[in-house]
Amino acid sequence: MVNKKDLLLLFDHPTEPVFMDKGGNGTVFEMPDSFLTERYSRVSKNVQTRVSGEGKPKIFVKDITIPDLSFPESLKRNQSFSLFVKSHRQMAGYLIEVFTKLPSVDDLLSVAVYARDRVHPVLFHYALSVALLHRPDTQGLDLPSFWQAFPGRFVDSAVMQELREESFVVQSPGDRRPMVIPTKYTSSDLDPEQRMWYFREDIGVNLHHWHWHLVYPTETSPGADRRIVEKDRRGELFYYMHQQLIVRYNAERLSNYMASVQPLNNLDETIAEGYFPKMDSLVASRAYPPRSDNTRLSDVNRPTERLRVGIDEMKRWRERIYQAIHQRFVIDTNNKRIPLDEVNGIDILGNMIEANALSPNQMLYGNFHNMGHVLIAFSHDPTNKHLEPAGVMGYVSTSMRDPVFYKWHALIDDIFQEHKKILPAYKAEDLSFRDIDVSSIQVESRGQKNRLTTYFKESDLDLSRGMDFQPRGNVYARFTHLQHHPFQYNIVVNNFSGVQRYGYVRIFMAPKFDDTGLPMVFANQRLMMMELDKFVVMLPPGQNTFTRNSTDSSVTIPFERTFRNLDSNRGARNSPEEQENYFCGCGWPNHMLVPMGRAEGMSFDLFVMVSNYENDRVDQPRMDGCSDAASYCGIRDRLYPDRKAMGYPFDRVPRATATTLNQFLTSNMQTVEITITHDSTIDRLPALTN
Ligand code: CUO
Repeated sequence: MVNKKDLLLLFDHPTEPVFMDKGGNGTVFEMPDSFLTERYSRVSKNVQTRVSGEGKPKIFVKDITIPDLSFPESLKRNQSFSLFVKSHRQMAGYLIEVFTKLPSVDDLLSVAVYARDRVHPVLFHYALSVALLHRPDTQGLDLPSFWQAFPGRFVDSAVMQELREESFVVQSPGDRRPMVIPTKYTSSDLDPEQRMWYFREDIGVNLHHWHWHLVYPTETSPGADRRIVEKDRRGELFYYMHQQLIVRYNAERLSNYMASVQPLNNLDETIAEGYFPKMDSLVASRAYPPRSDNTRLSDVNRPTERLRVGIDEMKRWRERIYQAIHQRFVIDTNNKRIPLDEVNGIDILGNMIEANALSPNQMLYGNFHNMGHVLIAFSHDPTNKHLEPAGVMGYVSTSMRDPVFYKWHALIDDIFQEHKKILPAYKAEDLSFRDIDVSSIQVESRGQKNRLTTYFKESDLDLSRGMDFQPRGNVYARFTHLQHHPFQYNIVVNNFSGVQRYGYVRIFMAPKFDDTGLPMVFANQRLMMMELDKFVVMLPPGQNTFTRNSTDSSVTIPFERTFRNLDSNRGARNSPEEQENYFCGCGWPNHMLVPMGRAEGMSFDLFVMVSNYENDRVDQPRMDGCSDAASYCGIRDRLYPDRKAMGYPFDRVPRATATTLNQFLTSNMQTVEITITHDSTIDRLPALTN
């Protein structure tokens, strides 16, 4: 029997042949000759002797009958794989089904080894990751992060070249220098959008987005286990997680004296913002195509990807979606009306607009969001005349790098907000918690009250597992990212009821002033509320004081977990505690929890609400280790741990009498003004001197 951990070696060096050494210690798979591809069948044994040899670990791969893989194999390995392309999603769905239905881990290893050199490397990585996340016998595995396998999707191609040189020339890994990823390298100061480099091009931000889509696949093959797609409130989470991305992006824009992002409403207009990624796709060995300023979208017709979408079609779908929202129902494929009610409406719309396999009627409502990515991703070569692959908007691991991502998702969010606008406002009694008063809140960081500080910091990443066809051994890229000093919330809650209660503490924050410098109108400010944390507290009668650390946020995962084998602390690798931490990779990166703020300080309203946990709780078996970033990611294989609508209490238009945040407050809520100051000193790692 193989150890399920052996499966993880298949993620190493994804474009090298499967018989090459894995795991950095010369481990090789011993497989039946029939599993080898024709190209290397004659030489594989000699190569294995060279790269592994006597005494090195070997993993025996059982000879079994391999299921038909011709469908996923039909995507050539040197093309690009995109989750926004339906035929690619279907191939992934097919392969996921093959992987999940195999009766044992041994069989899974055999089929995965066989498939690895035959299907597209990114398709393989995605399908095997989804299968390992869902098979009961592969739970608890520490899946490697996507950047480890495909660093070229996160790192400047010039740095990738330097890393290749370093690993080839400097034999001893201990002597290798980290290569520095420059900041602001994708455009000059002439481009105002460049100011957002640290958000759009942050490795952790892009990893979060990749991981979210990995946890929430859009497709399975017909007749397959629907549970892979059919997760609790999945459509609503699509809306909410992406809404929060826009909210956070806008707070960063405001920090940089920029107006909020404008939705891409007019599909006939040119897109002012170009984007030149300066990255090579490792798999296709081609550069990611850029998009010039003022590019106009055109109908896409690319037979190789079985892609055909017209701008007229997009407009028709959008009209029908708006019509459904205003009529308050959608029509399913049996011509039956499904109401868009207060509880399920947003979830149905999320599935329908994304669009995923749960959409009630793809014929009528189309494939709006995915096809928006496609139209933009292929705007440089809509008919494949130049044989160019998709731009960064075509991949969940890179789309957040492009300014147009936010314009597209702002448009998507506007559609969801149209539905939310129609729902009745929460009445004061829907919001209050009788006999519970939040009497004071305060934030503390390094002895300072209600003042937070951000700065830039350098960190190192070991990219060796994804450096294919290179000498082995660690090789580091050094990157710069936003960071803040950790802080804590101090919250005082009075319970006048005389009995013990449980409260759900909900913490949000939004800028106090808008882009013109005027106090934010509450109707707009509620749409700028970013969730910072949510947790349960026990409230004995009387006064209760709570402290909560920013590092425990229900939105984020720790820096170390975002990057897995991040090696800034090179000695402590693979300790048991660290391994436990690596369990699950979905979650907003903690280093991006709060926006940058401004050098002179920027004012935010911090909001705390304590709602009645008895009304909000969801009863279910104990949560596993993947539960601590539940706000944006849910909990693996469990119900979303809050009965309220996502974004509550700011997800609906406020009641008529609440025209300011203060008027909105009931006694179980409180706000405080906090200031975020950006310190321009960069926290650098010591320079290495060889
Ligand atoms: Cu995550 Cu459009 O869904 O990028």
